[in-house]
Amino acid sequence: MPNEKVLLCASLILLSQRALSSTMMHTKCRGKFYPRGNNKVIRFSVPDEKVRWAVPFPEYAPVSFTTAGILAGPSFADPDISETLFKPKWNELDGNVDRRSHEGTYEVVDGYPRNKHGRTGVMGRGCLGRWGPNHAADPVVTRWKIENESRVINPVSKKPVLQFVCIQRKDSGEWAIPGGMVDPGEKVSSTLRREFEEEALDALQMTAEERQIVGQKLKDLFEQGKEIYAGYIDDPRNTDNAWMESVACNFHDEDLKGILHKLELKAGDDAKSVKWMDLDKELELYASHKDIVHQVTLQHGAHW
Ligand code: RP5
Repeated sequence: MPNEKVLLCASLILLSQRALSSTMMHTKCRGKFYPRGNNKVIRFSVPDEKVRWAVPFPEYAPVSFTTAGILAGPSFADPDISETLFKPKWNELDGNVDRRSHEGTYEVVDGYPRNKHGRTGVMGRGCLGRWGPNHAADPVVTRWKIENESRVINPVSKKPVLQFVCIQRKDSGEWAIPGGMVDPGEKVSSTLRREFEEEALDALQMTAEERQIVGQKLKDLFEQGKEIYAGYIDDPRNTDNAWMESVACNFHDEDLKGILHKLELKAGDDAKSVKWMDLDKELELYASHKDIVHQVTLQHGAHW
């Protein structure tokens, strides 16, 4: 295929992902209970047709909730908006803290940033540290499923099966991409690699020497990442004033005998378990991670 056509296809895929992100109707952050509230924090029920702020909903009276842990003021969290010394630069890079959204400008109403994807039934920050966008990065590490040294073909779709490194979260027990928060001032490329090493390889328990050996092995793979998604995540922790956004990149090893077929996975940090998971539309994953891994299968022409 001529280069212009490849470029056109790539731009169309990227445009459709952005469109997907900005029109996404959030559902996982409209469950009955807000997480980490001991099932005592009940979200105000928001029907699909009342999610958008533009639709009048005069009876909307969400509870305000921010966990005690966040109110205690850990280093990764903002102060309360009522604190007079707190002067955030909304929609800007505010010192080391990135308050910009991947999805353009968000509104600030009565001093509070407003979730662009609409009502969630809870105000405040819940258990999220930042007002407005809380930035994460998600590494989707993939290989082909092999048996007898060849790729496994799904009998129904007739397409090869892709596998990705999937962790089980300690907080909710759900399976997820091994992503994590971008530290202030940290490059997303560093977060992607750090989170993968910490959660899927238990790098925090390695000696400096072991870490260096693993780092060397993964160097080539992590230098060839492809951005799959950048935008809002339908995370159960989202509120009307604080929400998750992420940049997801795919790191794929095409080699059927390559590094990803030799790597020893070991759950660490926020992960209680880790495994290679076959990609298939029946998968249930945390937040909107299923949409992200679906994009990866499309890019590789893999089974879904
Ligand atoms: C999700 O939460 C992101 O997509 C990312 O996977 C994760 C980051 O939060 P922690 O795992 O650090 O809690 O919204």
